[in-house]
Amino acid sequence: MAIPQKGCRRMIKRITYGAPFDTEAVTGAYESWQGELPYFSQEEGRKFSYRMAEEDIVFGLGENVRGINKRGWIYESKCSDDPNHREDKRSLYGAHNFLIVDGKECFGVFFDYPGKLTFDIGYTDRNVMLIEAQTGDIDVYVIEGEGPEDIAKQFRGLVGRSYIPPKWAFGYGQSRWSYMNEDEIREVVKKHREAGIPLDSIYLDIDYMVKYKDFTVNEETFPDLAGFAKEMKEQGIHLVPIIDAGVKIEEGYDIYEEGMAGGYFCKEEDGSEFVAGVWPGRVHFPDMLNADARKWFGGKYKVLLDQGIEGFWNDMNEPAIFYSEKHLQEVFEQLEEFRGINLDNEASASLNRLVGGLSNNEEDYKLFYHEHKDGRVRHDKVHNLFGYNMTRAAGEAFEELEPNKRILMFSRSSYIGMHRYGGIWTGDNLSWWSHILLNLHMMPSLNMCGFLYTGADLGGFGADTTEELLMRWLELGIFTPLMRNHSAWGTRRQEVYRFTQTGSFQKIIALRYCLLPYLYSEYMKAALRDEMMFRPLSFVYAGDRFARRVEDQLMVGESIMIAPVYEQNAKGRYVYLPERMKLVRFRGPEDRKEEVLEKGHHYVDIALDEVVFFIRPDHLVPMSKGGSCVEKVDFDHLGLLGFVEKEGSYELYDDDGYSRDYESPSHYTQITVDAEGRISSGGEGSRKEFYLI
Ligand code: MIG
Repeated sequence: MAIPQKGCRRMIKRITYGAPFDTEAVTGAYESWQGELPYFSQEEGRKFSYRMAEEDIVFGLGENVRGINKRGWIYESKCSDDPNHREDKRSLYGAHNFLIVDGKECFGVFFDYPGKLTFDIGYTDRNVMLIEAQTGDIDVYVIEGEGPEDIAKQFRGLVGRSYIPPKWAFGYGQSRWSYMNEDEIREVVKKHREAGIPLDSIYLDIDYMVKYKDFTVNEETFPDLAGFAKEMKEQGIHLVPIIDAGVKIEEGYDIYEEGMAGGYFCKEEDGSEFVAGVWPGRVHFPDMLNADARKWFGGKYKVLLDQGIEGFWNDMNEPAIFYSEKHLQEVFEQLEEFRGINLDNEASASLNRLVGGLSNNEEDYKLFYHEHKDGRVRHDKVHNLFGYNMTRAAGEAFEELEPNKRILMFSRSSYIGMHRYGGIWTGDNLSWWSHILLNLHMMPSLNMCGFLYTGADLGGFGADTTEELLMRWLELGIFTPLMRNHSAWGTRRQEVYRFTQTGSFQKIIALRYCLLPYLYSEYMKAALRDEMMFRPLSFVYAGDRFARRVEDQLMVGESIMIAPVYEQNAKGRYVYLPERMKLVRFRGPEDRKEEVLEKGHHYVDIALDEVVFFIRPDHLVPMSKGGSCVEKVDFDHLGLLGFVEKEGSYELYDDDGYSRDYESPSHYTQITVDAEGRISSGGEGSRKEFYLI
């Protein structure tokens, strides 16, 4: 355990090796430190090793597999389209190269490097952390501070303020690959409304387009998108279309033709446009690292904004490649060699390898180039920046096109820096119990790296879900800023009204809307102050040896601790309380039970349809009465749920939820509740009324 050292705030050193590529992850200029790299020994500015003490915990790496404590496995930063998030994977869709070591020594380290990085955190040698880059061109930032929380905050200050979505994006979203037409969506909305299940958004997956062409709308299935978006909005629903990274090659398709005319697509060494295969078949990739191409591509979102669309998700932007034209030709030729031969074990394995190696092949990432402001660069060297810059293209365009309005944007692939332009969802998980826990593990890791607007595909994307799995997952999902139920083509339908216990689902989702004043306030404070909304227990209860070991509970904002159930047939679970807390148990907004539990280990019964969370002493949770969509939620008359022993207090943030005016002091209200239950509130936002619940 690191002894918190006072008085060493803002201790960031940048150590530069070689000539690093400017990723623009860090905002503003930062002088390089001329001294030695602290903590690590290094070779060639490419390999960095740190000897870990037995008690060290390693936090970080954002979106990745395994626990909150990253020790014991080897990870890679290599944005990959991989729908099998098994424990033995090394990378997922994002590259988030920030770590905090907390133990004998305590420091944070950010490896600002756009290519592949390996983080061997006790894999080869249990006590050694070895970070290896491909080349010796890297910026390493070392951060010291008063403990992990302070270090994370300083890091966030370095990389800039996190993206802020519109308030409606904190509502419940229903998605499916794909809702095929207007009527199908009308039906989904109707079913939710009939069952009283709150809902704010419906997602349009790839089939709303014409032949998977970005910024087109299929007129047979969505004959009047503008009219339909308006109709939906009248029911409190926002339509959120997907945008893919690849642009279909097709004469007469305006985006393709403009991209060709402007020279905006990625090219091969000989100057011809690189051809990859993705959903539409043959595509070109817009050169997201080229400022002109970015401006052009970002401007295209206007096509949909003009039809009343207010939110988007950017997909396939690792970028995912089904095949490259070049490699495909080679494979076709090599296939000839298999014709007519006896496919024995070896031959059939190599046939499988040949065909299986077509998608997301590392060699293909070496075939194309970017025209970056600092010169031409081969894609594989800057691979992890592609999704980041696609989302930046959109984010920068929104600032120009909609300067006074927030637009929902989240991406699949990302790099630190992208958190300024959008959120992320955690990609193609599966309807597996272990992925509920994975969702929980990622939340604080992502927050550390700046990704606040984030969440998983609730219920699981791939594989068939079950009623129980979905319900348990939603009991975690009601706390995550992005709360979206999404599932893959061909899997069991998982809109909540399709199951038997629709009423229980309704109650769980309704509770989310009651918690919105708290969750929104916590989100906004975290974003505006460079703080984490989701923290591991050990960040808050430093020095508590049990808190340091907890991998399945989280602090959500300043008042709440959560301990979700993530096991099939569980009737409850063990929970560790690092201090005396109030347990609250909800079966819907109206049915609440409370009990005070002492510090220590407890077995807590949690029935399938119950939401349980814990309130810290002298903390408050402002709650609304709920609503069918965010717009219908009254944020001005709030119930205060609290655990008041001496005096409970809470700093509430609220704003209009649409404009980009975040700074006004009128957004804050200070609330206190004394031991007799007297409420007082002050601050410029004090027009709000409060009552005890
Ligand atoms: O190759 O658009 O992660 O959410 O439903 C699959 C179809 C492409 C991957 C995304 C997923 C989405 C799906 N997409």
